Amino acid sequence: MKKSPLQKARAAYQPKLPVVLTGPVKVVEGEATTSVADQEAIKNLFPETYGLPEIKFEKRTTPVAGKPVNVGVILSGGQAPGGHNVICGLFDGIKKLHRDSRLYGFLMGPGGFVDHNYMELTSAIIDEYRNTGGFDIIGSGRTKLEKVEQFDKGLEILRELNIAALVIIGGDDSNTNAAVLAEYYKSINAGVQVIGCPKTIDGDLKNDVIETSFGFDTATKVYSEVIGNIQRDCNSAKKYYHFIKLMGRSASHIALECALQTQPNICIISEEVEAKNMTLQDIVNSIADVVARRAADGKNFGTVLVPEGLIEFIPAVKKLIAELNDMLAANGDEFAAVAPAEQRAWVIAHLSKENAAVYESLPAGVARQLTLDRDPHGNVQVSLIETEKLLSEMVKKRLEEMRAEGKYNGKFSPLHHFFGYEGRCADPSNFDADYCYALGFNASCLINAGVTGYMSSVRNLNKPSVQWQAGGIPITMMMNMERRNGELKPVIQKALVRLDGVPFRKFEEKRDEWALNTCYVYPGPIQYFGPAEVCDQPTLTLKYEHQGK
Ligand code: FBP
Repeated sequence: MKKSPLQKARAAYQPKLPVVLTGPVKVVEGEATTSVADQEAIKNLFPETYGLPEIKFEKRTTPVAGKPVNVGVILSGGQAPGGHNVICGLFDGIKKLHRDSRLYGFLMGPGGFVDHNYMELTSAIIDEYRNTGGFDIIGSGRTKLEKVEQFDKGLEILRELNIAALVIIGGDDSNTNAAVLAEYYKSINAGVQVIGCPKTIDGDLKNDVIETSFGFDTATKVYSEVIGNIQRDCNSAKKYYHFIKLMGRSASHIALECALQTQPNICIISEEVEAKNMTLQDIVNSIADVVARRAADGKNFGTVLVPEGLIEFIPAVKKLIAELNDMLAANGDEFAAVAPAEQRAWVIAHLSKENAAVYESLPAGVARQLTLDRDPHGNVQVSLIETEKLLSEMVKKRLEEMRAEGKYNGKFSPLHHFFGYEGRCADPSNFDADYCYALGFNASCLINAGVTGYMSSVRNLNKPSVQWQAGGIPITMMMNMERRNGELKPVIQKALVRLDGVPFRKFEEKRDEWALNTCYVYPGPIQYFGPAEVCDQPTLTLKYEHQGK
């Protein structure tokens, strides 16, 4: 494979491992844990793995003789920069335990595990992927691991390859599956450990004990670079409004981080929309108001950041989606048989009066998307909804009304962008390269410690990587019960943007100034080489969250 000069130089980067992981470790157990909510229900569903203690690794002075161990690894869900380094860290970790240890990668996500598609990851293969973006080393997929038949089928290949531990690198849904699998294997004494690693660019797999998911740092840096470039273009020509939708299925962490980095004129935060019980029209009015005020000041240009998940957070739409989920889960076959031209009427007839009215009020394209196939985890595929276009069209209409009322006298030329996929496979920033390598290496320590149902946890991330702490968190500790596909299910609680958190408060303090003035910041591309203040800075979200602790 032909490599670019940067790829070649980057291959030589040596991730900076936390000091504690550079030699043998001893396991220090904390208190027994409980789940974040619904304790009784989670305890009943996870009798084997509920209540386990947190684990912290400390340096051990005497070396221990390690045994060879065969490990399987799965990349699950959306790509996130640094996934390859998790695998490299895991590989180096198990090889350090014993040079005869082996690593097997299951191909194209959990589906490869169930269907027995795998490859052995040798040092020659691993070396090709160090510090690279993407998940192409073994591929990824969204097959949901939830049925006992899948677990049993997977166990066959684990037994055949003598695999004692499986590492699942995934987001909240995939780590939920890891917990369910760990519980099942423990309940049947399968002798297989299951360890999770926190991945997702969305940044919503975090809590008091997992400070961030990997990939968020790099992806937001990539988006911030291009937003900055657009802002400079915008401020040069002074004639366009750029509506920029940013990935992040549900929470608005990506939009908020990019806003903190680039200081756009407007950034919508879905969690605020929900908390203030705003309608779609309220959001449109607030954008139109800024556009009109800027126009009064002679500025007919600007930038508007829109989080991908916005539509689901508008309270009325959220209620509608909840009813649609249950209704489509119960009548899916009937709905599938309805001719496309009749579907809108069919849906309206099957909804409650209140939700039918909301459904009818939505533009036809958006309404239709809400009824299309969910992903395997039951989520509406929000990345397919063109919210940025929907908003700009509605803003245009509102501005014409304001013009008629004598409240607006300007020009409004919108352009649209969606930044998502272009950030998911970038070469990991130094932060993500180090963090991911540490997460993978740490997973090998958890395997050596003999635990199951744990997530690899590396903390103290606002400090230089050598000072990071390492350990493991029982996955059940992060769980609560939520409705999915019409049923109550145990899932890892998603971390949404906290309106009382420091990152949002910093944004809130400044946003009026950014709206009316032009305060753009141009972060530029990720720098992989150079001084630490340019190359090794974590996200502002992480920095501010630490300030709030
Ligand atoms: P994960 O939660 O699996 O990490 O995926 C995140 C994400 O990138 C979302 O931001 C986005 O909505 C979704 O994946 C897109 O899914 P797909 O890759 O299947 O198009």
